[in-house]
Amino acid sequence: MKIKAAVAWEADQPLQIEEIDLAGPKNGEVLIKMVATGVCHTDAYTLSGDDPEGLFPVVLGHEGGAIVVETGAGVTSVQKDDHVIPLYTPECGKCNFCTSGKTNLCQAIRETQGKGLMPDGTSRLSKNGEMIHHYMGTSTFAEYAVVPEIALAKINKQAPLDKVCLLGCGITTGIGAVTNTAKVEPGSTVAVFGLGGIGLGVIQGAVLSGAKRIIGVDINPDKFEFARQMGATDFINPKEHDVPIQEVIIDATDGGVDYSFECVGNVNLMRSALECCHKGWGESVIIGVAGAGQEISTRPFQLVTGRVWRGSAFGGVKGRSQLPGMVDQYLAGDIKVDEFVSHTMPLEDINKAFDFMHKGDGIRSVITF
Ligand code: NAD
Ligand code: AHE
Ligand code: ZN
Ligand code: ZN
Repeated sequence: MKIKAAVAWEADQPLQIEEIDLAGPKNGEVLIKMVATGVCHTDAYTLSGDDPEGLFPVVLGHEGGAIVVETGAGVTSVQKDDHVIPLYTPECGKCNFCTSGKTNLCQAIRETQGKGLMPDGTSRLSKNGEMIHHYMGTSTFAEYAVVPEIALAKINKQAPLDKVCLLGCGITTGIGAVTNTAKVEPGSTVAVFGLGGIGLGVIQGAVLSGAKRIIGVDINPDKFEFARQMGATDFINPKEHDVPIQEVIIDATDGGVDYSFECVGNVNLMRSALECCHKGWGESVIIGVAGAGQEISTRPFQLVTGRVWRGSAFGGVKGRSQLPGMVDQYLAGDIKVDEFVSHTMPLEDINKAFDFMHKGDGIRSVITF
């Protein structure tokens, strides 16, 4: 079928709105109609050319809300008209990662997904016979997508897809990093580096976990009011200090925080986030994605003396089994999502969403189809 999509033909160039070809779903695959998609910083990261796995041409996007149109052979868990959130971290339930009980990182289709292909090693996307890559197994910057069945979370139909699409990455990642990865306890002190969609999700997770003090760190002071509304208690702009920001936080917290979260993708900030943790027990979680070739460093003594460095992908959330419950929590008023939507626009304006992100204007843009 012919579909409208935003195509990234090459790195660091605006997306082009094109009519492209989408082949139908094969065995174990599902055709979905996109209702809305968020724009996450990871889309900008891959578009920039900094992603070692970045491939072009590609249809980016991984924060979608969609409706099932057609199921391929062998598909049993979803049917036409189901409302779904595509998962860049699928859940096959069978691989040794899924059955380990230790991780959400299902590896059933990771290899082909990382090559921009469907599990059978081919793409369903093309234009005039030229192959276009899938992205993160989702490619939500298009009117329709074909995705593997194991990469779909079936959700409550009452949830507005132009809001809960944001649970397809940012908010879920932030909340899950706090509740699943760090397992923050009530009464904890938490520092959050970067107050975009992910950092605000972390703040929300910290509030849900009963943290007593939540310190938001950002170089854009416009983000502080959003953070305050989400539940942050203290605010630090590194630009206003001429000593390393970890020293400022250690001084302000009687020796450091119990937990910190890096939500920017800056390796220097990752070091600050680790080193602002309390000696003996402080834990720092890396969520931000750093560019090709970049590495983290600290004195090993920081770890010898009890600080812990971890990472978190999609908040440790198993999408098919846990995401539907998070959508229900949203419907019950226990998870905030609507507040994250700063701009809504049609696909034709998607480059404006990237401009807003780079300017730091608002939190999330949502594209509606
Ligand atoms: P965003 O652009 O919405 O927010 C980033 C924030 O960081 C902005 O508010 C910006 O002002 C702030 N910032 C930039 N440089 C800073 C600095 N030096 N010090 C303090 N603050 C600074 O981005 P986002 O969508 O929230 O994504 C954040 C990061 O998380 C990105 O690296 C993204 O790729 C990554 N991410 C990771 C996962 C995962 O599963 N691990 C999931 C989603 C996003
Ligand atoms: N391709 C990059 C890594 C990108 C990355 O870390 N992705 C996160 C999700 S970011 C969503 O906004 C993730 O879940 N990673 C786990 C995985 O299996 O990719 C690189 O550096 O190669
Ligand atoms: Zn994302
Ligand atoms: Zn699996």
